[in-house]
Amino acid sequence: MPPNASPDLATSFLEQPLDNPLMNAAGVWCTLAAQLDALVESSAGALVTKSCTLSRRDGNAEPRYRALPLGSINSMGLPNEGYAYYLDYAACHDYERKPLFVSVSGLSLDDNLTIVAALREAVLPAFLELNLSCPNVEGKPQPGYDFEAMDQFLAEVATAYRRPFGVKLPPYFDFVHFDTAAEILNRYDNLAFITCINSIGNGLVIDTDSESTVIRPKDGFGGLGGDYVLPTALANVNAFYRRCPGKTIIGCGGVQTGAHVFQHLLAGATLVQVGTALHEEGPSIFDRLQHELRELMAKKGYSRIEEFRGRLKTL
Ligand code: RRO
Repeated sequence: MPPNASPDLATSFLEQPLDNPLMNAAGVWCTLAAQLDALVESSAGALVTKSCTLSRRDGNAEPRYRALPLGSINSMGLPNEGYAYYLDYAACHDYERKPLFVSVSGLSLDDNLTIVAALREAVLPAFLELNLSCPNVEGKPQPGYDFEAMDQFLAEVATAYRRPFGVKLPPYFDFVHFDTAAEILNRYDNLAFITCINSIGNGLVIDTDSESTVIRPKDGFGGLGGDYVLPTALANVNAFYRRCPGKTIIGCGGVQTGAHVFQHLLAGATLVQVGTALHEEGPSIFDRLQHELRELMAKKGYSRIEEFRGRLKTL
């Protein structure tokens, strides 16, 4: 790279060009059109909508999100405006400006099929991210932790949707589970991308002074994000990058600095999502992260992301 030239963060995702690999994590700054508009106006390279259900939902009782010194805990319970609202938003989006993902988290397979059919019939260039990993709806276990259910979901959605789509996975913690999940995902050719990870489900944060939980729903149990989850996120990104060579990986989890973005890219991510840190800092975080990533790349002598993506060294 010539001295003083700034590293180029431009990349592409399923053949669509992006200014940079950063975007929000589904659920953060993306429930209402005004929030999505703020992401469009920000320097994020892409954006994703809040996971949607058939009908509008208020979600769980407050307090349902708490920021903590090392991250966050949430039990939002899928508050969203209903899928039609996000399809309307997607229909008006300027795709030349940046790609838009629509996150779908129907409460049943039938609900997912209804939403997916509507998205297909809308014939938009939006990317479908099917959320198989919401940890916070009581009585609704995550399909991502039930491999038979996951395979059935994918078989039906892949056939119904026909176009390329992706899944948002929960974190896995055992090589047997990485292997089994990857084997299932690799059965579906139009499953084009994998987003790793959703929050680490059902953590419990306790406040010593008040001797109490810190969020109200589910007796205080909720999904963890932020510093708590970075190594787990990197492990899942790299595990699926190794096992699913035909698929594109989106990294999500624990990103607060340019170095964290760099680590996700090194582990094999093509795009990198920001959740807890975006919630705390707002959409200007994308400027800071890009600045920090560029500085780090320049220091290392990298001029483009392709020079190091997936090139994690092992000992
Ligand atoms: O809305 C939520 O409670 C929520 C969802 Br759908 C999800 O996928 N992940 C998460 O941490 N919270």
